[in-house]
Amino acid sequence: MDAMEQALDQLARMWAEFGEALGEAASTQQLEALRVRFLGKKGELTGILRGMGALPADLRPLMGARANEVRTDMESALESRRLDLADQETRLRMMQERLDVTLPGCPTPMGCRHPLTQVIDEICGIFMGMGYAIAEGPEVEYDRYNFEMLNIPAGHPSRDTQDTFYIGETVLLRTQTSPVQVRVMETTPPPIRIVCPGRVYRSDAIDATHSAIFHQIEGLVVDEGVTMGDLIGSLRLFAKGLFGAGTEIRVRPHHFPFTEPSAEVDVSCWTCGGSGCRTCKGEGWIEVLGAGMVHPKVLAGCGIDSERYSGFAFGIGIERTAMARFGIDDMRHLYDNDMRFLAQFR
Ligand code: 2NL
Repeated sequence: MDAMEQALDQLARMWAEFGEALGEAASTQQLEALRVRFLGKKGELTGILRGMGALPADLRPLMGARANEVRTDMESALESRRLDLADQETRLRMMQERLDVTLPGCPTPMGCRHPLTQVIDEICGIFMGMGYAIAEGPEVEYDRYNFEMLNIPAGHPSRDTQDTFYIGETVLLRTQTSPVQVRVMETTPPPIRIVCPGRVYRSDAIDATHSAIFHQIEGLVVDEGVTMGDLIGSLRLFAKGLFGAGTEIRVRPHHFPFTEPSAEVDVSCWTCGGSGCRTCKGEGWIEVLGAGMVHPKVLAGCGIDSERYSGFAFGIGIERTAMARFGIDDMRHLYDNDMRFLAQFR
């Protein structure tokens, strides 16, 4: 066999091998490996072309033309097989990654605000609608702000260590949110219209209707010419907003050291409308807040001219309101964080 025959034979063997390997290639990745093996820089065809140097010069163009034909054939065979395989691979992936967009989704479990927070937000919302601003202050207070400036003198029973948590001689956990209002009166000239929601503390034995930590919203209005009529009208609007448009209020005389005159305020029962039922324990009325005209001594103590200005104030117990509103029979439910209870307020 002369050199030319030998070279052509080598080319033919390589072509046959290529054909076999092409048939076996099962992925575009294997196909690429095949291309490198035969047509790459160090591939088999390149090897053969390199070997051409051994041929007589007049035979080289013929051999070169043959080799180029083989290259073109290989390239087009590879390309057509690549298209087939790529098509197969796409179809396989589509099958594997198929998803049914008509299946129902996974619902995100929705939480809700704590019933106490719901009541606080609702009450604040009603007063904000009447032009009140929200004011907040420290839960750790001076006895001066919590008692003294509210006309609760030394020796008053509510100042007793039996009833109030003391942190030091003169520092305590606030027993009401009034000290926030005192701080506002001290620093802000009238007109003042604020509500003060927050946590308060009293050294109470815990039972179904008492907790040592509870919540309050107090309100304060100070301006020229503010009267008891303004107080009653404002509380009437508030009661209708919180308990329903048909609600009426009843004002009974009472005593607080920081207001004069003072009153307790009942709302007509939102369950029976006043005829008597389980919600109001047959009374027809439910006590929800205390109120009164700010004592002139309290105004003066905060640097407000009590001859020129007058004001009213009120305090609402959040726990009691929430319990009455939602029909909760034990205050401790509000602090237990039992999901069976809390999930009922969604
Ligand atoms: C109640 C009674 C009340 C006030 C709170 C108050 C605040 C200042 C001046 C005067 Cl700075 N008064 N607050 C007035 C009357 C009643 O709360 O039974 N709360 C649950």
